[in-house]
Amino acid sequence: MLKKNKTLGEFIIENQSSFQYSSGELSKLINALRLAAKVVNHEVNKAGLVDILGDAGDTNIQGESQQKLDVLANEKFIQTLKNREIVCGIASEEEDDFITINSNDENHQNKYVVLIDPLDGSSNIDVNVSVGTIFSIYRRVTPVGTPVEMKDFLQKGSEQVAAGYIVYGTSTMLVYSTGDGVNGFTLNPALGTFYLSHPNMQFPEEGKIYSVNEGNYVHFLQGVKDYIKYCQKEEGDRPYTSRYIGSLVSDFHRNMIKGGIYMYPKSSIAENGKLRLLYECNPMAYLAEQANGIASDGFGRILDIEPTELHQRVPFFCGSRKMVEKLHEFMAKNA
Ligand code: AHM
Ligand code: MG
Repeated sequence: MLKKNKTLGEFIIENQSSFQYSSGELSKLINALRLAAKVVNHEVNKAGLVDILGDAGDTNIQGESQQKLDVLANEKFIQTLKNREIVCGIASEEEDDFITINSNDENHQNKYVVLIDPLDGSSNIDVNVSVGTIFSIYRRVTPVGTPVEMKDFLQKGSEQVAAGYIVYGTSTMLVYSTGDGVNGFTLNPALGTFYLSHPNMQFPEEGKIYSVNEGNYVHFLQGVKDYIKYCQKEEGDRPYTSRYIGSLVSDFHRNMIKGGIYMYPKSSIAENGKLRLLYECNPMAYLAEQANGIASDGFGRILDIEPTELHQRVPFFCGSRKMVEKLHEFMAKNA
């Protein structure tokens, strides 16, 4: 049983030896993400002052132009990873192409690539609702010492060596896994330190919350419609509660703690749904499985999907085991 009073820094050092490949490189990488998270947290917390300090596109008092927060978050994460020379490549939801990092030590000696959604749910910023950062880490498949290639990024989710998210909510939390369970750390803003607050996080086997944008209901497949009707039916422990923030990280986080299912199905207006396989679904699916949950595209495991392009979208269903299994029954019946 993990003790709760340790800092993220201490936790990373203590757990380094349990990583699959423990050269210290992955620890340094997670440390770099921790640092960038604190910087972005500071910026996100100031978002409400935008009317006073200026909106995106305006020029601030020092003559610098204000940036949109998602662009800023993207820059902060990329800059931190570049400066620390800790990865060989980065792919971001905010960038069309992947970025090759030229490490100074003996040309490209680093073996990890990071895929990141720097600020997910950013449409929520204007209204003071939680947003998040999602990250995913793989070992490169091309030889160390050569520039990264597309195939280093287009790996199946099951190949991830670590994944996590930061939720900028009522408290800021960093939640991640390196393949040995999921642990959550809460930022003490006064000290700028993350503390282990949620050791060994697990989805409850069964849940009572369903999270979906029901405004799209008419466009969903019959299997999804039937499952939603099942959630709403008065029978046994149902009807379930509907909760949808519209911020994947927050919806996932709540469901992991309380028990629930998150759904972003495909529809007649969005052929593959909305969420991106590499930046959103794979890392969340990895965390879900590490936390005893399930993540699927409605029929099969998300982590088994062979990616074909960086910005590929997939339908996404994720959460408490029994709820996702029930959804699968409805999907199979209508397939
Ligand atoms: P984004 O990457 O453009 O921020 O979009 C992803 C977000 C998720 O966080 C959220 O679950 C979903 O979009 C909400 O979409 P919708 O408004 O269509 O329900
Ligand atoms: Mg996103």
